Amino acid sequence: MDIETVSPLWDGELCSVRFDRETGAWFVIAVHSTRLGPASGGTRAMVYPSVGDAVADATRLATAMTTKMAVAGLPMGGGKSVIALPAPRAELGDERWRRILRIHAANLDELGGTYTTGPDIGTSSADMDVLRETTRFAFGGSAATGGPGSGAPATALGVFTAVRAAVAEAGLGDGGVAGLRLLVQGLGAVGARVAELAAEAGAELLVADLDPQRCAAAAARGARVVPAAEVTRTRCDVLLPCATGGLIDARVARTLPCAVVAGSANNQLADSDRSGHDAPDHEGAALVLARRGIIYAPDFVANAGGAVHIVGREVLGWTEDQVTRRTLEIGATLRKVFADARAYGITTEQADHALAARRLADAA
Ligand code: NAD
Ligand code: PPY
Repeated sequence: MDIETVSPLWDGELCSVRFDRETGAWFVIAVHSTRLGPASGGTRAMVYPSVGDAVADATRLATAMTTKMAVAGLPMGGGKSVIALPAPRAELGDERWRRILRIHAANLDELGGTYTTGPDIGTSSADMDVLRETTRFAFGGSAATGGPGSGAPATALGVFTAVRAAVAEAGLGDGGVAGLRLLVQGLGAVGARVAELAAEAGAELLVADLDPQRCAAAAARGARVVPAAEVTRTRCDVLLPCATGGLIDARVARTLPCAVVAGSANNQLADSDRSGHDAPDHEGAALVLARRGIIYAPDFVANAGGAVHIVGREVLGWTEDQVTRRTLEIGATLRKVFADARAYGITTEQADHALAARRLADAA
């Protein structure tokens, strides 16, 4: 994607782009909105097809963070960082990676707290520890250094809570998942934990990951492995996208063989108009899912547990128990979103946006 195509369509406050010749890495920080407070959101480090794609990802994800913070009732704005790596992390070597983190820390300092970050795909609590050696603006450091750790366990709890609420909305039971077939796509920090919670609750578990070792570990605990390319064609009650975003576009939505979609991945719907990057006048995936009676738990709501953990522990001084209580409230928020969608004949994503817009307007 060309950078010229992305930026004029974005309504965010700031997007900084920096290149480091020595490591070959591009650094993007997108601040979508600071209306509710300083912007916050994780740092994603991975290989992108082009710098334009990295900017598109950062701006789209930052926009989603604004909605997420607003709907979760957190006093923070939306932002996200993307580090476009010249090669996969495993091939970079520790010295190059350390230099990349040093530069990212300097970029965070440059923004002076307008934006704070934490772990996301490709970065860990240990990486936050390195950032914290030179900046105050990195959250989610490891317990060994006195930090609260990554938000992945809280995200998983929130996603599982969302699954239960969505299953009840779909009329598949009273909110329990026992006997239901759940397909988890992505067995990373979040997906693996959600899979555990689902198995403990008696679900029939299907899993898919590009990493055969992660699949083998889940299979050893009784899950059935599905080829990664087959997740949107495999019959299940609940599909849980817990890998990267963009799994479901309108075409995929037309044939998706499930009753519920509820997972952790950010921006699960590929062609949604919420990013401002796509034409808002075509029938997007959210509408196709709604027309087919498939219950979609908007990702901004379902995956907010990580933000609740990071912001709660680092900014608001909450205990673990308070974080857990707030994360479990994701169930009630989703029930309201479902009820609004039903009452007004709109998609669950539109209902969620309306909720965020009301909170942002109240703050203005
Ligand atoms: P992770 O990097 O630990 O795990 C991602 C997993 O997905 C990996 O095992 C990877 O091999 C797998 N994967 C990638 N592409 C795949 C594909 N096409 N098919 C099957 N598997 C694939 O990431 P994570 O922290 O578990 O986060 C997962 C998703 O949830 C991401 O989209 C992230 O942005 C989102 N999220 C995470 C948090 C958090 O607290 N970690 C919070 C909110 C949202
Ligand atoms: C996300 O939910 O996608 C996040 O990035 C969570 C988060 C929130 C605030 C700081 C770091 C990570």
